Parts: sequence; structure tokens; C-alpha cells
Amino acid sequence: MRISPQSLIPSFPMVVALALSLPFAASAAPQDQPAAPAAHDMEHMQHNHGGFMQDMHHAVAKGIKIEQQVDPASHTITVREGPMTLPASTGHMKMPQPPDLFWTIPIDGWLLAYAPRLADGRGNAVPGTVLHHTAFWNTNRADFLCPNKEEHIFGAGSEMTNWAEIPGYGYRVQKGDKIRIETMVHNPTDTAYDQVYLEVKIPYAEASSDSAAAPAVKSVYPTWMDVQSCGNSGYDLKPGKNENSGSVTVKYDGILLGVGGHMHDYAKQITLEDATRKEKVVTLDAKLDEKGQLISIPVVTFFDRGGYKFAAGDHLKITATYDNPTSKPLPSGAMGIVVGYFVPANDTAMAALRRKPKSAAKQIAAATHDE
Ligand SMILES: [Cu+2]
Repeated sequence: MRISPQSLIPSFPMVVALALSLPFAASAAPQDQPAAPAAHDMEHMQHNHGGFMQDMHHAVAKGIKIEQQVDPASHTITVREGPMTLPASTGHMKMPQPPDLFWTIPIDGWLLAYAPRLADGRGNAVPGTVLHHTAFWNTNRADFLCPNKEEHIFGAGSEMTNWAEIPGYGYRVQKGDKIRIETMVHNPTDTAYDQVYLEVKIPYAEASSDSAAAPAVKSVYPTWMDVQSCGNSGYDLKPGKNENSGSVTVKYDGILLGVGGHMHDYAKQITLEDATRKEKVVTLDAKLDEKGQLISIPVVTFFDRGGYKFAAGDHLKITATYDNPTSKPLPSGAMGIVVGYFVPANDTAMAALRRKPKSAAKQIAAATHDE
């Protein structure tokens, strides 16, 4: 059962079979990206920053909307954000950015997987490289590690990694939940793209209307373990070597199915330690190209041991290292996040992390202001 990294994709050979089923794992992007080694794409999905980018002030792009299409026959929801206009060779600071937009969940049940894709108005694929990141946040729930944040349910970066389905597991939603979608785009290519839509296909399972029936799907909770602890994820790099650590405390017993990671260019490595138990959980080495640009971060799963066990009260320490060769500081140039899926021993306490409608509204207002 288990698996993985969330967002990421994972894949190790031994895990491949499993991985295919994991959310993170595996799958590569539909677009025209080079087929990355499967195991590794996952990493980027997480680019999300949910609030991470506080110090950036972008112009807001106009006319961008969220639409959804529900196909009951295939049990798939397609969420579409757009249209976006992306002039050639435009960085994310100069590019007008979509505002935070809200998707209203149309079903009671579980979201099982996420497959992102970029296309123009005619349906032609647009390269994933124009997506700086997208992040989906459930405004009706609090994150279980960082209750000051909304629950971060999905993210993708330019790798457009799919979060594959992990059979038997899903993310529980209630009809009417408002998902805040935070997307940042740029265009490093010399081709302009017009009328671009970000489309995410999300298979789902409906909850049984018979409340006595056992749930068909077990709930997993996305787990973002960040070197910035519970603050904004983006941070500055100084020239040369950088090592940053943060910590979070797990308040529930349960198991981690697997992890991937999210970092930026010039990354070296990210580690996760259970400091209470004085044990290294995982070390993820970044794969870079010859210019130091991030290619991928591996996914590691803990299936073979039945998941990595956390006990309530465990302190987790996350450490990210970078080597910035530019001899200049890089403001907000870094992130260091280990992303996983957590299955609590007792779902009741985790399921209860819902926000009252009022506080959700406030949270939205606050989040909107922050960014
Ligand atoms: Cu990032």
C-alpha cells in the first residue's frame, strides 16, 4: 500500500509498479517535455507556495477565470484556468499574474489524482516551462503541520508532474469546499503564447450516501515539511554555500507513505530527520543540469517497511543546502520542502481540522492580502 511522495513522482524501480499508483509518482507530463526519468519528475509539483511569495508584487492579469467540467461517467473533474496571455521572454516579476481564484468542489468524496496540462485556445499543447507554479489550497481546512496555513492539496511547477493515483487512497472533500488556486506564470522562451489555459484533470470517488457503509477510500493528507517551518516558503540565497534548517512537530500518530521534494536552481540536497528519534528519514539529492538549473529531485517511498512511522509529538527537522555560483545574492531564490503523504492512525482527529466558515473567509482575505 503505500506510497508516496506526493507530488512527486517517484519512482524507483522497485517501486515502479507501486509508483504508478501513487500520486506522486509517476507520471510524466503530457506535454512536450522531454521524457524525464520517470522517477523523478515528481518533484516539482510542489512548487507551490502557498503564500510563499509574499514579498512579490505583481500586476494582476485580467479576465482569467476558473471553469470546471464534471464527467460523471468517467468520474473525472476537469478544472480549467485561463485564458492567459504570455508574451515571449518575460520573467515572472514583469508578467501580469492571475489573481487568486476559487474552485468550488462539486461532490462529496475523494480526489484521487491530479494531471496538469497547458494548452492554448485551440487545444495545442503549450510547454510546461511557462508554468512557474500552481498551488491548490483548501480554504475550508487547516494544514495539520502548520495550522496557520490552509491545507495544500496539490501543486505543480514546470515539470508538470502528475500526481498519480494511489489505489485505495484519496483526499477527502466536501461539496462546497472552496479551493484557492494560486498560479504564477512566466515565459522564458522566445515564442509568445496566447489564450493559454491550465487544465487539471482530477479523477474522483463519491462518498456513499449510506452513512453506515465503510468508506471505499482511505484518506491521505498532503504533508509539506519546509525549511522555513510554518512561514512563507521562499527565502534568499547568499553567494556560495547556504544551509538552512526548519522544524515542525507532528501531532498525530501515523505513517508517511513516501516523499519527494521541492527546491529551486542551484539546489544540492534536502534532508528530513526525525529529531525526536534521532533518525534520518531521508536524504534527497537534487539533480541539476550543467548550468545549475534544477532537473529533478528523487522520490522515495517507504512501502517496504509499511510506511515510515511518526508518533504524536515527534519533532521533524528539515535541512536544505544550496550552492549559489552567481556571486550575487538571490532574493527569494530558494525553497526547501519535503513533500509526502501521511496516513493517520486515527482519521477522526485529522478529519476534524475543518475551519468554521467564518474563519475560512477571513483566512481567504488574509491570504489574498498577503500575496
Ligand atoms: Cu518553489
